[in-house]
Amino acid sequence: MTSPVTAPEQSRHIATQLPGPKSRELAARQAGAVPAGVATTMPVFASRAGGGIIEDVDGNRLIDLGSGIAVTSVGASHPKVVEAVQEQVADFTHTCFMITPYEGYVAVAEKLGEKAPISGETRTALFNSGSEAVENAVKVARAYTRKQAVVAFDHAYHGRTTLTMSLTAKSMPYKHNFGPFAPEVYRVAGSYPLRDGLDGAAAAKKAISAMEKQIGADNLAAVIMEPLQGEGGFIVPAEGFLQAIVEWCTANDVLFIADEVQSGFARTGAWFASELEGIEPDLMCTAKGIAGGMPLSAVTGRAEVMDAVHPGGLGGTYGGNPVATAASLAVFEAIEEDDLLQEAQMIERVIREHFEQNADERIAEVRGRGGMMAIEFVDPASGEPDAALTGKLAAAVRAAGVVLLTCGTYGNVVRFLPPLTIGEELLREGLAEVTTALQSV
Ligand code: PLZ
Repeated sequence: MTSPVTAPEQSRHIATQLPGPKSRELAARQAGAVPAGVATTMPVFASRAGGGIIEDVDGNRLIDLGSGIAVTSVGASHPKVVEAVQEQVADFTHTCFMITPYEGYVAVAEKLGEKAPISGETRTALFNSGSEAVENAVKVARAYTRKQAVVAFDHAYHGRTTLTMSLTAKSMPYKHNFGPFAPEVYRVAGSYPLRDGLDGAAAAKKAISAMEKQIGADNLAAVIMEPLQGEGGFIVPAEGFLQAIVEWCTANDVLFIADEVQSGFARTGAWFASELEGIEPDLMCTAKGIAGGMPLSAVTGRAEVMDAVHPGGLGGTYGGNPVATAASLAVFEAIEEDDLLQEAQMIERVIREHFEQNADERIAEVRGRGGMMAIEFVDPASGEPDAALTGKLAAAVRAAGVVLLTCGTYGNVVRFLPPLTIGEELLREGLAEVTTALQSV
């Protein structure tokens, strides 16, 4: 693995209380200038980051188990990305692909076409955020099928814009006070083996019956799902669930959209989680890990589907910005050169092994794939989700200098999303803090 030359030293170091004095000063300025609606998990202001470490303005070095929510999979300052961005920025920052195009956009589209789990010819359109990719995938699906309804699942997360927030399941904090929501969005139960106790076939049968009875395939443009549900709790659907859903979609002229915004780009130990589910989506949304921290997203789909939109129907000022596409091409190379699929698999092995050796009756399940793993906490007596424990645990781990994220519809899931370049030692050190904290809360 190439060493991230611009990264801070790869060791945890606690120089001050967390947050330190400089971070506290900046947090005070934040409170006077940034609305409370934009909240912060850990009020520690970053100064440098790379590999498995985030360094703050007070000189603390934190172990990063979050990657800025699965974005900096190659690290936050991978030398290839740094170089590509610097070169591109010196040439030109922007022309607008819709005005005078440039090669980087086309090259990223070609690369995605190669790697996407979609056979035959594909086309890719580029945007800025995951939400924007999801919005556009739905637009494409509607244009192709000439139908309007869209189905999303329980525990889904697809974004914060009006359409994508409508597709997102959880009210607080994403939807509360923000209605009315977009029309023609329907929700059905998916597959959450720990909680619904159903196998893949039974869960799919239930979902399909709901779609047939409540919407009707003739009205349904698309079914959208994260092949490994992220914000909703890192839920791996029961085996066969997704295959059955995709089969039903194909048989009924309904498009299947895989939202791989969080699960894509080597995160799960495969290029895309759809591969691990044995499914082939009609459309796939990607973002986050696609460009090493530069804002970029994509919709990749079967050529016939993507080309159903009239010329000029897709676009946006910044979509496929040249600096972001340069970063993305470097990410494609880095994933291969640094063997990040292998690294993701190593992360899964280490996490599973750690929680096998440090089992706890409050951990109901260790689940996930590759570098997208989670533990779900319950009250062992009742089996009910334990959000209070999860919150206390995360706070204790963060106080020890480890950036740790939670998730889940019930707020009772701790998720591990380290940069895939974190290395085994730092990862083990971070996990040890979780176990130490668990013993004290
Ligand atoms: N689809 C599957 O995970 C973003 C957002 C967290 P954007 N997830 C993290 C938050 O609180 O905002 C996400 C995702 C999936 C779509 C999105 C949306 O991507 O780049 O945040 O718009």
